[in-house]
Amino acid sequence: MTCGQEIRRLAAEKGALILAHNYQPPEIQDLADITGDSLELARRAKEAKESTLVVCGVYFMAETAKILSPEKTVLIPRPEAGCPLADQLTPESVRAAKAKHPGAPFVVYVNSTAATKAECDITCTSANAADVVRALPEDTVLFGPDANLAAYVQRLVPEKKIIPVPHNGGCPTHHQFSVRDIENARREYPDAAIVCHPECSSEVQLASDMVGSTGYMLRNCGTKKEWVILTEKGIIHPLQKKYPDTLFHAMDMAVCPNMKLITEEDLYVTLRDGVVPVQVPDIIADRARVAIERMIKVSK
Ligand code: CIZ
Repeated sequence: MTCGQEIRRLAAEKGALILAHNYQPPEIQDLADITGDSLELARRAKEAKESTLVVCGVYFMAETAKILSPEKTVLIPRPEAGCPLADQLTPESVRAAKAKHPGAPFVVYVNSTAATKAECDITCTSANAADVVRALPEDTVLFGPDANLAAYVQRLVPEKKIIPVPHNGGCPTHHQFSVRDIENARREYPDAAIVCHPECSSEVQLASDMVGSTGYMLRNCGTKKEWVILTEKGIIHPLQKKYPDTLFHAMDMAVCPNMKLITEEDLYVTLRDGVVPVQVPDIIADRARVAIERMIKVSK
């Protein structure tokens, strides 16, 4: 049996559901029962009938699954797969921002730690950030940790005031893209349309033809025959599967090292040995769950 076949055999034997993020390596996505963005993975983790969930992604995604399904065993093959963006917003800085802007709700991007989510009013993903902000009754909203996503939401929801916390938070992978990259891509691929992720800088967003989450890209890249994709390269795999006759170009540097840690061997060992179980203390999970479930309720 190949390693992949062993993984599927063990998953069936142990009654485990494998969830993989759109940025995972292609071979991991192909072994998963469910692939998707954070919103999709959170929804499916909540609804899952299986007693064990294996989350192939970065740590906050496994924490989110555990918070939504505290009765289930949630495993992550490489718990050290962190998110540098998540580390840019601490519970203390959320409390300080709320003290400075009394009455303003804090919308926290799911790319944040459970402890930080516990201090916030509602979570969002890049797929639903504008809908979440629109659903709030308040006119002034604190938003973090991604300042580029905050600026994107501000453009879509101009009637509200969005205050980014911190003012310069961002994802190192998406920060690498520049307007120069777009100009070069337009020269190299004159027939291609350019779509970027809202974690890219505002300048890159404004220079692109479309802006959206990975879920948005998967829904909308059927409209043209050639694309330049400005987000983590892992998304090319599900795009190519969904649109086999379309040409997709990724940028060479678009690799999140944390998203690429999990190997087939790691997944095999995780299923065989039941490691590494994710734990979130109840005192944090109970408060973070309120913020995540509030998001799921307002998401279309
Ligand atoms: O929302 C997510 O899962 C992330 C991190 C990106 C995306 O657009 O899918």
